[in-house]
Amino acid sequence: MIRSIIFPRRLGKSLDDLHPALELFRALGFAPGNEWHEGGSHGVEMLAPSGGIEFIAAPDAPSMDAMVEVSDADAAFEIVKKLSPTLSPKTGDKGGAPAQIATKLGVTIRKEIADTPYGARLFEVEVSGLRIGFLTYAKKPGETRGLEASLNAAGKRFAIVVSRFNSFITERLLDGALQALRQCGAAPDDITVVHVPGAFEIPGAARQLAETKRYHAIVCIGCVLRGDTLHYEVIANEVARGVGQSAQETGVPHAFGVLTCDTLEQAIDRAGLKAGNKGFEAGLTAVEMACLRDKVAEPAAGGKR
Ligand code: INI
Repeated sequence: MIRSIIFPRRLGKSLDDLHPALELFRALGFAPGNEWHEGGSHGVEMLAPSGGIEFIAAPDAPSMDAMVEVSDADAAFEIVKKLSPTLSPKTGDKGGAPAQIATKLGVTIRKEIADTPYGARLFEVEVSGLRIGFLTYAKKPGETRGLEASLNAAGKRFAIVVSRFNSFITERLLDGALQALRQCGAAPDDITVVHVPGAFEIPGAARQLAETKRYHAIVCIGCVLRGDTLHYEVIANEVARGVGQSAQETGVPHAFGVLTCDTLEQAIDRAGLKAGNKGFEAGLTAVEMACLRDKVAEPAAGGKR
């Protein structure tokens, strides 16, 4: 029975050589998979929800090493552009299209986002010698995909409530959330960070912020560890209930970036190591839910999509 397929690609000799590609793939929502480090060699999987291999018979070799289908290629292109503030135009490629270099990360945008002859939206990047296309197929006539929000945080205001308890973890989650908001285009002045003592205090502060109606979404960040507290369940349940209630009763989206883990190791994994950064995910969720709220409120939202 086939489980999955992985294409191994050597991008260099040291762990640092993997950094640009890992950053790019993480920013676009790939999930980190298995990781190994042995005798000076390293491997880190980046996983998509599904994948496959395509065999091609054609006069020319395909121009890309991998093709990634995303839900919104335009939004993904915005994220790639924001990965580096030093993006600058460089000399064109053979086809005459101007290439751009994101020097900070070493990502080259080989083709800007555009329509393809086969009805998709596509852009191409190159990172560490790997050429990758990102595309979204256009909707077929009559196809209903439902409402889907973009990840554009420009002009939107966010509050982050972060608890100090287990600050070793929550500071990393906070960094992840800030990174996500900024990569989606939120201005630093539009992000308010509020510190509270422990996870138990998160819902109260989140509610007060939501009630001001100054924020398009609230990101809640904390870490409750079973090992630290005999009343783990009580705190974990109360913070989840309180944040949910605040979201429902104020109508302001709240993203839940509160870790509830058995051990510190599990929390470390979820704060930037093996299992990604849950703060980053909460930041993206806040942006998506803020955009979705606007979209649902548009007059056309009641009609068929
Ligand atoms: N607060 C946390 O954020 N995480 C914990 O693991 C934790 N433990 O272990 O007790 C914790 N306790 C403090 C709590 O959130 C309140 O700040 C405190 O009870 C005062 O109201």
